This record gives sequence, structure tokens and C-alpha cells, in this order.
Amino acid sequence: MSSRGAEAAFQRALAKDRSRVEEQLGRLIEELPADPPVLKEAAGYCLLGGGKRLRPILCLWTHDLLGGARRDACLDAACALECIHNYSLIHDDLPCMDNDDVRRGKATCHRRFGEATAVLTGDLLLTLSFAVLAQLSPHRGVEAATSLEVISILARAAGGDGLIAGQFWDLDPPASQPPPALVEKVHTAKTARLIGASMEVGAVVAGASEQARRQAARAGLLAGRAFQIADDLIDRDEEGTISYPRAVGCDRARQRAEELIEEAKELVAGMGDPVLLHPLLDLMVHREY
Ligand code: GRG
Repeated sequence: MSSRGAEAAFQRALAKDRSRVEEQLGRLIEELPADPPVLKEAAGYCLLGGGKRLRPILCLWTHDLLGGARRDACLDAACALECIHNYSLIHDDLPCMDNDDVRRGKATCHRRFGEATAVLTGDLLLTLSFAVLAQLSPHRGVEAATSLEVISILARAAGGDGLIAGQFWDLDPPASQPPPALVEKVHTAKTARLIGASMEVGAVVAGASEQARRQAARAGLLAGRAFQIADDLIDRDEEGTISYPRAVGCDRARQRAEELIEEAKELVAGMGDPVLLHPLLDLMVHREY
């Protein structure tokens, strides 16, 4: 296929899977209790309010690359990942954390619905994600051991040595000028663990070998670190924040993001046909630089 043909095929696949994810997320919101109405409204406002859907697509495409035949189950797991991601954004925006007014071009959850409702909306999305995963066996016929594995991967990525620890260090940096290794540790916890989990969960639902699963998890971790560096290069290089460009300079940071994504791509190429995942990984670091 010509490179223009490959690009068009990639964009079509991306649009199609994004709309599948959107539909399924819409169903999750539909099924929420109608009472109290404001919680359902706030959850829909945040979860259905845009976003690239990067983590669910990584999950689905890792599943597909490994020859998985469990797309319905994988779509549920992918949506659970997106719920966790959205919970973390809602809480990250709170006045006690980053105190942001705008997210995805509109008012943040607490600006629109008030702080207490935003805390509860984040909690609701986090708990919803695990409720969805707990239904993988009864609803989608996934073996109980597989669904427990998925639950365990996501609980660890979202927990005390993943998102939560990363957020803590981000708010309260362990050093005023953290060296690159410390920045990478924080990025891994804050960003890369959930992206690694996205690819690992895709592999687990696909029933992949232990080796493929480990490769998927590692590729996701590398890609997640590259993604965070790219994010810091775009607009988060603020005084006092933990940022790779601040630790090593913009040129070296750009180079590091490229190295990390190339390593991730090599791992993916060793797992199967990378025709979709390779351009997606490239997109993660070539957003605006
Ligand atoms: C509050 C427990 C807790 C964790 C918060 C996610 C997070 C940790 C903080 C948000 C700020 C930030 C810079 C996170 C790093 C990861 C990142 C770049 C998130 C944005 O992800 P995208 O670009 O967002 O995939 P969309 O809007 O496309 O879903």
C-alpha cells in the first residue's frame, strides 16, 4: 500500500474505533442511575466531552495485533480504562490539585458543577470502571481468571505505585530540581503506568502468551513516557512542575521522546503486524513539535 493509502487506512480505523468507544461510553452513562440527576449529568459531561481516546484505542489495537477474538470484552475493558483516565483528569483539575478552569475546551467539572460534585463524579467514574470489569465474565464470557487479571492490572496502575503516587509527587516534588531519573520515575507513575496497562490489558483479553503480554506492557510504558515528554514540550513546562525539558533541555527531551517511541515500536513489531499501532505510537510524540 502507498504511504498515502496507509495513512488513509489508519485514519479510517481510528475514526471507526473511536466511534465504537464513544458509543459504548454513551451506553455506560445511559445505564447510570437517573437519581441524583446531577451526578449522571456531570459524569456524561466529562466522559463524553471529547478526548482523544488514546488508551482505549491502544488497548483494542494491541488485542487485534495479537490475534484476539474478544473484541466485545476488550471494548468493555477499553472503556473502563477511559473511565479511570477521566476520573484522574477531574480530580487533577480540582482547586486542591492543579486548579484548572478549562479542560478539553470547556469548563472543568468543578467549575461547572461545584467542587463536591466533581470529587464525587471522579469517584463515580473510578468505581464504574471496576464495576464494568467485574462484569467481563458474566456478560462477555471471559474466564474468571482473565477478568481478575485485568482488574488487578488496572488496580495497580491506578493505585499507590501508579497514578496516585505520580500525582502526589507531581504536586509535591521530591526535589526542587529533580534529576532526569527522578522525572522519569514520576512520569512513569503519573502517565505511563496507565498507558502500559492499556496495552497489557489488550494482550491479556486477547489470551496472549506471557511473553507477548510482557512486551505489550513494556511497549506501553515506553510510549507513555514518550507521551508525557511530548506533553511537557507542548505546554506544561511551568515553573515548579516536574518536567523532562526542565531537567535536560528541550532538544535532549525531544531526542529522548523519539528514542523511547522507537524502542516501543520495535517491541510492537516483534509482537505482530504493526500497521496500525506504529502510526498511533508516532502520533503520541508528534502532536505539535
Ligand atoms: C488525580 C489520581 C490523580 C491522578 C491525576 C492524569 C493526571 C494524574 C494528571 C493530569 C495532568 C497530566 C499532565 C497528566 C499526564 C497525562 C496526560 C498527558 C493526560 C492527558 O491525556 P490525554 O492527552 O487527554 O490523552 P485526553 O483529553 O485526550 O483524554
